[in-house]
Amino acid sequence: MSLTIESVACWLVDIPTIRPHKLSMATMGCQTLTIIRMTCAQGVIGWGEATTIGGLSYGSESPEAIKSAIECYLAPLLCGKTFNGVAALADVMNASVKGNTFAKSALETAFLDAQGKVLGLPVSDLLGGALTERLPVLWTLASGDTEKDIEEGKRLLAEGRHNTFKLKIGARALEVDIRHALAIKSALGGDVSIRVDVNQAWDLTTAIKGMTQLQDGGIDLVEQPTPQWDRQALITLSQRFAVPILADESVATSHDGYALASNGFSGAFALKIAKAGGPVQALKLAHVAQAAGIGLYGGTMLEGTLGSVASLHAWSTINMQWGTEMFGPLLLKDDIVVRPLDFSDGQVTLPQGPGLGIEIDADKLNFYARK
Ligand code: MUC
Ligand code: MG
Repeated sequence: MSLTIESVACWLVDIPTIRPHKLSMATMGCQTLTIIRMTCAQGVIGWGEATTIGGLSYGSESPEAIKSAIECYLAPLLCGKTFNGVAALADVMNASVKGNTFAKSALETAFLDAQGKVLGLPVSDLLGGALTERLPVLWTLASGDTEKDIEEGKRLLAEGRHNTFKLKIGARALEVDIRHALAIKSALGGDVSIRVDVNQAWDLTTAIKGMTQLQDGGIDLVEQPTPQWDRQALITLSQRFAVPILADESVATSHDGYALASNGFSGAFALKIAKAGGPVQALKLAHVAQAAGIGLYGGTMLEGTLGSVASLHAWSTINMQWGTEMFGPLLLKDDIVVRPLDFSDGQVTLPQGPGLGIEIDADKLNFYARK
């Protein structure tokens, strides 16, 4: 189904978080969603989101840079052109714009939303078809305080909202972080899966020390312990330890996945639509992983409902051995959609209906948009 892109509007939307969210490189008190609206000549509108974490402390595109890349470079390339699908859309964007995968992801998402609406199909159908309508979702304990994290974890277990937790470590000394992780593991109980995300904070020597203790303490998964550039460290750790490694910052595109897999990495890849340049691009990485026998995990950049749903449509079409972490909307005090997602029993429901299956609340968008 061909669509002619008429215009693209873009907003920076600032929404406070329910509590400080402490990662190794930044503490978030507010999340900035970059939201786009794509208007097509066929009378349909598509919505997309590109969201990063902590300004420029996590990735190389800031919210402001994403907006500027869309408004000054990508939208002018696309407006007035007709596309029969996202392959042609990606070709045009990639021919003239290097990198900027977050910005491209918002545009790919909006195009898929518009196409799905015109065809009367959910985005998951455009991506191969959903295997499931309920996807597992963990929660990240990252208040920065061990006792508060234990309290929060116990409350969420009692409410039945989540049964798996990820801990953010790496900001403090190794011994402090290990004590923190093992205290939470023992407080929440042996049946509860606990994973850690180090967000690149350790060198290889520290990682070997840390992983030995985390493995002995029953931690189930260690995410990105070493720097993004150090592929060899991830490969070495994955071969040396029984506790699996989840590659996140080191694996953005299918090319990164191929480089890791072909050099002996085992473990799992965190897929994120923003890292890859959109839902379709992220699935290319998934297919490399599947070919190499590497596990999959549905990752988040702590997007709001729009970006999380775009990811869920993609994740629903593949078997996610390690589940997902699409809890971003629950970390925000508010959102810009009419109907929130249904999170319960450690799972989230994929919205039904054409396109992404969500409705934007124009008043809220206007209220939270940066003026
Ligand atoms: C990351 O690195 O995985 C995902 C969950 C969370 O709390 O932070 C993000 C980023
Ligand atoms: Mg991570």
